[in-house]
Amino acid sequence: MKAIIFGITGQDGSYLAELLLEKGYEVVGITRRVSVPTLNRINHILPKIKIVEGDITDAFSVSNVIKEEAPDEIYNLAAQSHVGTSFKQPSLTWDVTAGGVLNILEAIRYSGRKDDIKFYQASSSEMFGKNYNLQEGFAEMIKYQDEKTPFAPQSPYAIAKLAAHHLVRNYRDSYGIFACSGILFNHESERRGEKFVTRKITKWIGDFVKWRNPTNELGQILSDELSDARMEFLDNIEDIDDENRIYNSLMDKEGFPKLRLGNLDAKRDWGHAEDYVRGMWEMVQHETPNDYVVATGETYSVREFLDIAFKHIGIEDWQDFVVIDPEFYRPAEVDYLLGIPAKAKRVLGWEPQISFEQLVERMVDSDVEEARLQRPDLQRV
Ligand code: NAP
Ligand code: G4F
Repeated sequence: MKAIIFGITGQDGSYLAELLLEKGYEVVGITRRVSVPTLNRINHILPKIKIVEGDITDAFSVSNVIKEEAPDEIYNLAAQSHVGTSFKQPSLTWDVTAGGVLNILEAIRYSGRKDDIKFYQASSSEMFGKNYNLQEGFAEMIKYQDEKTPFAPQSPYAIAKLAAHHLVRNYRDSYGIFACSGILFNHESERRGEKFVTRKITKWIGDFVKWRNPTNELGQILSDELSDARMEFLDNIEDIDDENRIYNSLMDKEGFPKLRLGNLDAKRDWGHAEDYVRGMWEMVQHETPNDYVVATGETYSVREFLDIAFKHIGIEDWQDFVVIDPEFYRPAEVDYLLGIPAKAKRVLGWEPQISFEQLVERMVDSDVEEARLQRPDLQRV
C-alpha cells in the first residue's frame, strides 16, 4: 500500500507517517519549500519515507504528484491550522485550508484512478462554533457536539474548514470518490505547535523549570543554592514589573517573563494526537466513506489544563506566573467543545486510550526534558 500525506511535517503528519510505516505502507510526504528546516518532527523516519516538494495551493504540483505516485490513500492534513492567525491572515487561510482541498479533490477526479484512491480530509470541531446539543445528565444538562450538530463557524479558519468539509461530501456524492472527513476535536502532544495554548503552557513550564534549576552544558542540575536564590526571587515576584523587559537568554537574567495568555475560560475536548491518527486510518479502511467525530467525550478549561500542568512541577498557585494579555483574545471565540465519538466507536471500534491528565503530564515532562538538554533562547510570545 502507498499513501501520500499532505502536511507530513505537522504534528499529526508525523504521527500518521509513523503509524503507516508500522503497518508496512510506502509513505510519500509533501513538503513546501521554506527558508528554514521544517523536518524536525520527522527527522527520525526520513530514511524510510519519500519527500516530494509541493504546495497544496499549487494545483499543478498537487495533480502531478498524485499522477506520478499513484497512491492508494491520500491524507490531507495540510492547513493554516491556527485559529488566531486566521483572523490576521484570512485570505491565506482560505487559499490553503479550503482551496488546497479543492485542488486535491480535482486532482483525484482527473487522475484516471479516481475509483482506486481513498481520501481523508482533516475537518475540525471548530466548524461547530458556538453550537451544541443538550442531553439530560445525572445532575445537569450536558452540552455536546456530534455528527448531527449544525455547524456555525466562528473564524476564517473554521469557515474554510467547513467549505472543505462540504466539498468532500459533494465530491463523494457527485463523483463517487471514496472521500471521508474526520471531525477531530482538539488533539495535542509533545509535538504540538508552540503557538497552540497547551504547548505554549508546557513550553513555558519547561523553560521556567530550567531557569529555576539551572543546568550545566551537559544538562546536569547545578547547585541548589542558585535555585534557592531564584525561588526567593519568585517569592517576591509580585513586586517585579516585567512589562518592558526583553529576555534573550534564560541563564543571565535575574527574572523570568510571565506566561501571557488570553481566554482561560474556554473549554476544549483535548485528546492525544497518537490516538487520533489511528482514527484517521480506521476511517479510510472502512468499506464505505463517511464522516466521523473523533473526541474523548470530556471537556476541560484552559484553567484546568494550567492546574494539572503546574501541579506537575509542584506549583499550586499558577496565578502568580500568568498574565492575561488581550493580544491573545480572539475577535470571536468558541467557548465550549465536547465531542461524543459514539459513531466512531460503534462503526470503527475507535476509542481514545490516553487520558487528559496523562496528556498534560506527558507534555510537561517532554518540555522539561527538552529545555534541560538545550539552551533555548527565550523570546516574548
Ligand atoms: P500543524 O501541526 O499546523 O500542521 C499543518 C501542516 O500543514 C504542516 O505540515 C504544514 O507545513 C502544512 N502546510 C501548511 N500550509 C501548506 C501548504 N500551502 N502546502 C502544503 N502544506 C502546507 O497541524 P496539526 O495539528 O498537525 O493538524 C493537522 C490537520 O488537522 C490540520 O489540517 C488541522 O487544521 C486539522 N485539525 C487539527 C486539530 C488539532 O487539534 N490538532 C483538530 C482538528 C483539525 P509546514 O511544516 O511547512 O508549515
Ligand atoms: O490552542 P488553541 O489555539 O486551539 P483552538 O483554537 O481550539 O484550535 C485548535 O483546535 C481546533 C479543533 O477544535 C483545530 F481545528 C485547530 O486547527 C487547532 O488545532 O486555543 C484553544 C483555546 C481557545 O479558546 C483560545 O482562545 O485556548 C484559548 N487561549 C487562551 N490563551 C489561547 C491562549 N490560545 C492560544 N493559541 N494562545 C493563547 O495564549
